[in-house]
Amino acid sequence: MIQTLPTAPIAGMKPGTSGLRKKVTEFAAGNYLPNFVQSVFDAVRPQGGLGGLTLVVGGDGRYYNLQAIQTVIRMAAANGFGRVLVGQGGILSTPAASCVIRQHHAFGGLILSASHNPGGPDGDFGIKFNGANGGPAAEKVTDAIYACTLKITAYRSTDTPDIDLGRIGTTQVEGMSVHVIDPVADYLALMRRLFDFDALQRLFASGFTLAFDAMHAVTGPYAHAIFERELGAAPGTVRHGTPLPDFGGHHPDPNLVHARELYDLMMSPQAPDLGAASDGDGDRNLIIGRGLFVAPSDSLAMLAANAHLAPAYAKGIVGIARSMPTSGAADRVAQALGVPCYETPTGWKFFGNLLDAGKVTLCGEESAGTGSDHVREKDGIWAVLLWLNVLAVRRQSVAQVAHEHWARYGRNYYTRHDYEDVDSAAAQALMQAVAAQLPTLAGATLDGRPVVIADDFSYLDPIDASVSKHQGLRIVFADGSRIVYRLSGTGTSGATLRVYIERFEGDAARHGLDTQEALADLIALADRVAGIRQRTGREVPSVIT
Ligand code: VG1
Ligand code: CO
Repeated sequence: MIQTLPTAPIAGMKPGTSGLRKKVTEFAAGNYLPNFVQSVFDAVRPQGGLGGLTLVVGGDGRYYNLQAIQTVIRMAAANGFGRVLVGQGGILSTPAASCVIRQHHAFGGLILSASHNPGGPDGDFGIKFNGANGGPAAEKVTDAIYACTLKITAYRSTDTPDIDLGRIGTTQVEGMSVHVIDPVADYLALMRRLFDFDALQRLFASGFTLAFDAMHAVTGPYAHAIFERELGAAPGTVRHGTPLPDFGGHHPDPNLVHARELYDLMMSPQAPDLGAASDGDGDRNLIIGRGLFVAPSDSLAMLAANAHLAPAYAKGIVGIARSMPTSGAADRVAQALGVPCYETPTGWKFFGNLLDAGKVTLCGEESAGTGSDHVREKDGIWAVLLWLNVLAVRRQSVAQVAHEHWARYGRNYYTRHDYEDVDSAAAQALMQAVAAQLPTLAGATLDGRPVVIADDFSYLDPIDASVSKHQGLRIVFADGSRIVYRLSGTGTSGATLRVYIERFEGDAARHGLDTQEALADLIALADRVAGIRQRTGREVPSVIT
């Protein structure tokens, strides 16, 4: 029976960089989840209503995923949807969900994930709405969802029992059909169309070795199916390949702290040819060659320079987009290719309009997100496949590809320093203190370096003319070096300060430096300008990438 149940607004449901993220304890309490889901449905309901439309649902397998999916299914039925497609076991990686939405012409999807944030009963949960293009809702939509959370008085649900998510098949819930689908099938079919699977099979058959760390998160089933079963990589190629509700107690964040085991392997004499990892929801990628970590900003640039080697991009790319804090390495490739490079705020939702308008083919972020126009999300497994395809054609190591790239385009030394769980008030004060200095910095010199831009980054979307302000404080020097300060929009406890530092090096004799050493002067300057150590009380960052 369909029920209309009374509720009242709950504070704090403003979606951040990538949907709504909170502690599980907050999500699971009272009407928190129903309030948000009903607010999404109310905000996106078209003129003709939701009747008969298709909704895609799935998540990264974290704690509370299964309960949340049952709630979403009941509410979707009560709100009139005609069909729900849900991944078996509640599993759908973020890029696979994007693929399924597009493939099945769905109205949209709800993706249940807090990505790289820790899971488990004391960990984090998250939910985001993706529209018919398969991409994260644009800011005007998330603003509308938030407005609905502030005035909600009732939500609609049913009293129907949980459905069996473990078995592929179809069930009726009130007038709606629920299809439990294979979470990998549509995605695998898409990857087969994009890449030369025969060449990749030959690559593995010739003895090429890969270590892929799924971090007990959502990419396990995809990686097993694609790398081991389809492409013939040796059993054991995929590590930590079973999704666990608490990710085995780790953060499924493929950075040099949380993917340390993989990093150490890649720096050891036993290193395979390629090391890669993905995050909680499968949209990020970490790429490490034997003895060489590839900075995500460099990976974007190197993939852009070599994409034409894969069948899907054989005709070349039409443009590149990168988030503002991402290094300028991709800009140099775009320039050489004679295509535009767009600079957007942090978060994949800002790439959607450019991709839909056919302005760009590849997009990327410094946070290990890379993707293309094949879906509307960043895509970890796709990035690994593109690297494999490039290596298969070039018959070179990752290090050779990287060094040849730097020799041709120069090297953008780049690092991100994260200060996690900092006192929120101290973080705000730090940002205000930097912002207050910006007007006097533009045109001045710092440490003898002329400053050419000192501002709070603001983005004018070239497609829909919407404006997004306060996207990060940046100080850009005449030689292209930069310091950028931003507060994270995905953290759930305290504040996370991100400091992004970059310097261009054109001299090939200086391309083999240690990144932190190459940037030491700017790192010290970043601390002096913002008083990081003094204001946060931290001597060193929590994570250095
Ligand atoms: C972080 C990254 C950003 C990414 C976002 C979502 O955001 O910096 O580049 O788009 O996570 O990625 P923030 O606001 O914490 O800096 V994911 O893999 O969590 O969907
Ligand atoms: Co993610």
